[in-house]
Amino acid sequence: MESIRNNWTKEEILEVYNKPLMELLYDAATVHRQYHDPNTVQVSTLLSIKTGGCPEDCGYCPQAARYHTDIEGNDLMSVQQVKAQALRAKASGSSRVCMGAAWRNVKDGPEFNQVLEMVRTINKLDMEVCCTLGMVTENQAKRLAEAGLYAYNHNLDTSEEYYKEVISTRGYEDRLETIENVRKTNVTVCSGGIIGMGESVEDRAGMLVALSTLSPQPESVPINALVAVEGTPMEEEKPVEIWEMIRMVATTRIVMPKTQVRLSAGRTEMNREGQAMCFFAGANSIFAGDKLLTTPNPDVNEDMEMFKQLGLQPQKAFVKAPQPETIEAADSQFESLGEKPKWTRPEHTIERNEAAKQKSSLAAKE
Ligand code: SAM
Ligand code: DTB
Ligand code: SF4
Repeated sequence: MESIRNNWTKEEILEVYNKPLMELLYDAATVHRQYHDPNTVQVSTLLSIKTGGCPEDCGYCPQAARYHTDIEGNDLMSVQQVKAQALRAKASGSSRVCMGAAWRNVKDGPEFNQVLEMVRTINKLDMEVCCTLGMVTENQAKRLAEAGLYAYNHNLDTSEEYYKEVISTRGYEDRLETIENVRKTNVTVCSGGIIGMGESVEDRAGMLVALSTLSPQPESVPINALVAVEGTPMEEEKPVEIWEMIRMVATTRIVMPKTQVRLSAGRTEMNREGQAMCFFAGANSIFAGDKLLTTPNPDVNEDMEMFKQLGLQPQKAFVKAPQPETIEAADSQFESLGEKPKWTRPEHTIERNEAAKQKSSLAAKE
């Protein structure tokens, strides 16, 4: 088995991405089989525990308050509600629950304590627990780890260069710092990105350089196809072609052989044949459940039918890393520091984001 390379260059990655498709598929499927069972696919259920009203200006995101999209916002869910949803997810074949909050960053206090309780509760159901809560400090990452968190999702989303065209309220280095904070614990890292935001193939390769040169590489990498939501700056972006998704998945598999590559947002636009090619090319995880965070996802029964047709088995929990221990709040070693994570704030504006914001505020006045 070849060792994992942490020195991929953009040129090398572009060469892989642009190979004749049959070569690319063959190479990716070969790497995939060296490290994974090709008939096993991990299934995660997303749960939006706090929806909408986010202060950030991510150009793709329907939850950014400034764009006034047509989503229903919600305050933080209760631990009981989350437990009920997790049990449903488990019964339908999911081994992981990924809880998303439309926060810029975690703030110490009662809401974070409630999230920690959610983590403890789901871990005790013997499911992998993932959170995606925005930026976290080292202390917050350690408290999540103590509660039994299995993975933390924090996407780089695109290349460092194109990031400046997508989000003005934080920088690429802020994202990397949160990932570093998570790495100081035994929580696994989930970090990936989105294609179809108007980025170039070079940007896609740039993102894969940033992810594959992390050492260790992320344990899971979600590849999202943009869901272009009305009201966001990216509402008019054209859907990505299935071939682009297949190439992106295959290239991700080749440069990050051990990673779980997740077919994420955008599956409602893909037919079974397209998804099957993605699994062949090395995707070995999906988000299941009829909703992602705010947008639709394929029906669970349809997914299970697809699994049956393709001979795929859902992956059991904790086969890639052991189940973390849960430490109760009363036995915690860490205090709540009342910290606010620092972030860099490039003093720049993004025309496309400003235009969408103005359009929304005009629509709100009408
Ligand atoms: N607020 C936290 C953050 O930004 O890290 C967590 C939630 S945020 C919605 C998680 C990820 O969802 C983003 O990093 C992005 O990759 C993905 N996402 C958001 N809106 C999307 C869209 N319209 N299409 C595809 N992916 C999207
Ligand atoms: C990820 O990479 N994709 C998920 C999860 N991590 C949090 C979110 C996709 C969101 C798609 C748009 C929405 O439903 O709001
Ligand atoms: Fe907020 Fe996350 Fe959406 Fe950005 S991606 S607007 S940080 S919820």
